[in-house]
Amino acid sequence: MMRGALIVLEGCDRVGKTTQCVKLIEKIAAENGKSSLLKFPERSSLTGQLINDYLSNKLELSDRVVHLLFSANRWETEAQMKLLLKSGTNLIVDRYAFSGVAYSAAKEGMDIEWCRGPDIGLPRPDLVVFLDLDPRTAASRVGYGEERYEHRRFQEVVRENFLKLKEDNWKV
Ligand code: NYM
Repeated sequence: MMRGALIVLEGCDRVGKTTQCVKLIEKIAAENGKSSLLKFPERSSLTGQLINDYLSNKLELSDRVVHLLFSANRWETEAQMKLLLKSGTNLIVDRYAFSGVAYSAAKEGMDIEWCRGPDIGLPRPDLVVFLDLDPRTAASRVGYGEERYEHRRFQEVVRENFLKLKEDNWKV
């Protein structure tokens, strides 16, 4: 059986990743392909609940601790991802380790190389689609500003970090 493809959509907040992920799933289904949608952070797990409280400003955590939680949140899904890929299911992933690095490294004193460490060894994407949008346009979209990190200047640094992480398997 052919292994499924691991396709990741990345980008700053409110660029339209979730919308495009759903469209991709529908497109694959229309062509009789098998696919499954994953989203990080996965907010329902124990780490996900802590992350959710942190993002909604109900909980304060140190930058390093929350970085490691985001990474652990991905590792929790590793076995399931491998099984699905092996069974021929294409995985469409709404944010992955690149978000982990791009957001954490936008904070004072957080080094990109240190941020990369915890995610080393996770399944490597076949394709990363980076949705690039002017941070001013993203900031005008509905809901912007509700969660931690949704500030123009911060998002600009996050965008610059994403572009530093770009590899051969990326399409911008
Ligand atoms: N985020 C997301 C991180 O800071 N690190 C990560 O590893 C991941 C996956 O969480 N502002 C940030 C980016 C977003 C926020 O994402 C939640 P979403 O896609 O709005 O649920």
